[in-house]
Amino acid sequence: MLKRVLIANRGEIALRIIRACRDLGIETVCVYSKADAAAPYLKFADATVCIGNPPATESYLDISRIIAAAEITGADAIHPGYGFLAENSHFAEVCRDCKIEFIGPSPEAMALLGDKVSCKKMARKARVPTFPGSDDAIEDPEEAAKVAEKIGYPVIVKAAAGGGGRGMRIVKSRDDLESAIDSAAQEAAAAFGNGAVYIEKFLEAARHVEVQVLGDKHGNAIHLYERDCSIQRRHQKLIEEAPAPVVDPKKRDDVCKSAAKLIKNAEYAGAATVEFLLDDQQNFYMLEVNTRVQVEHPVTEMITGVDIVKQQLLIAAGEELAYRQRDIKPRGHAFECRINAEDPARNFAPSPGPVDVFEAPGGLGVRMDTHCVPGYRVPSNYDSMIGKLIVHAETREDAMMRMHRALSELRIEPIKTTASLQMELMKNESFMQGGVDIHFLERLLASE
Ligand code: MV4
Repeated sequence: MLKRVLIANRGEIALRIIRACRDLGIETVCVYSKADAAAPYLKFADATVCIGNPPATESYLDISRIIAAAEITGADAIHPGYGFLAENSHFAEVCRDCKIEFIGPSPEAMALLGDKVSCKKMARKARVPTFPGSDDAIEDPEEAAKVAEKIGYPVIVKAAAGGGGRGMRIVKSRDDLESAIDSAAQEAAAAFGNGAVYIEKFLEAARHVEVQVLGDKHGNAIHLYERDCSIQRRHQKLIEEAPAPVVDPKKRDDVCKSAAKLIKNAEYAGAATVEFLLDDQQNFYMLEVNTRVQVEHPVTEMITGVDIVKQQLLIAAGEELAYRQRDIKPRGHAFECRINAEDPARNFAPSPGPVDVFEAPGGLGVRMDTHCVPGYRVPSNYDSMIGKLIVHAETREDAMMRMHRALSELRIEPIKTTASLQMELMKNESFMQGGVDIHFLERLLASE
């Protein structure tokens, strides 16, 4: 078993990982930057190490400082959380070279699934549905034009590396294809140090549905069903739910099983998420695989009862998965609202600063994952998420009522948060009906 885990992250996920470690009797080391020196979760760690200045490049992204902190404190493993170094295969490799267990996949599995071209190849072998398009990175624009002709415009040019919408171009006709390939490749090379791009059929209206999977070091892989994350703005999710509303049960079962097969074939050990777009005919198409624990993992925990972070720790320790697929029986419906320190009335401008008043909601089926306490100061150096409000109930309708009630109990003052918008959404007719697409929120905000 692991004895001492270093947490290479901050905020609510650092606290989430500390809690899972303590539930397992594992000691924790928490690193922090100077901006987080007063963070309230540090008191729950067995050891803490200041690793540098507020900018992430000088602290949470600095591999040598994190490895030094692990060596000084005798940590035998590192949990990267999400963001920062979580999907950096070089970091996973450095950990291995230093004989520190990286809590996540091997550098090889991470690189294989992190590159969207090689991931898509593996996906097709596992019968995971993918978009029609180029089978390899584009070498020659003439070849690309032939593929585009065959699949039909519009097409989308995407970067093989990275994610989150950077290095993407929608192309409506042959005339615009070559310049789109060039600019996407340039953007990708600058952003990710890898200019490889590929093309696929562009789908306009769709829902974002993703499958949570777990694989162990013994070749076992299971899925924990799906989440719907269609409520987003500029690639930032604001509300997630599980299960996805209105999905054909047979299609759902097929796609979840194929996702588990994909990570089994990749010899993937750890938690991963296979992302899909779902069209209005109930067809799934894979987008990419995230090789980390995700922000929205709690909605899956609520409907399955599986502690995903605990599973990550047990998998890293070399244990066999404690669950077979047939043990996973989803129950009820869960929502998560990401509470961001942003002002929805001012185009989501960051709203950092002191939190004088902080009152978290409670009651049956209500969970709040946050590092925030009264008197906490939200630093301006990092992303603006200060917590996640999660609810569970028997039906989707009950869960929406419960989320509305929980949001009404939440008090965070004087900083502005996204909670007011989320409360409004819990009473929105279209959202209540279920099945709104990925452009719904941006359309709604534009119409107000
Ligand atoms: C797409 C797409 C439509 N067709 N691929 C955006 C980020 C990256 N993960 C993939 N993305 C998309 N890929 C095809 N073939 C539309 C998007 C997309 C999107 C996807 C999920 C959630 C929100 C989105 C917002 C805009 C575009």
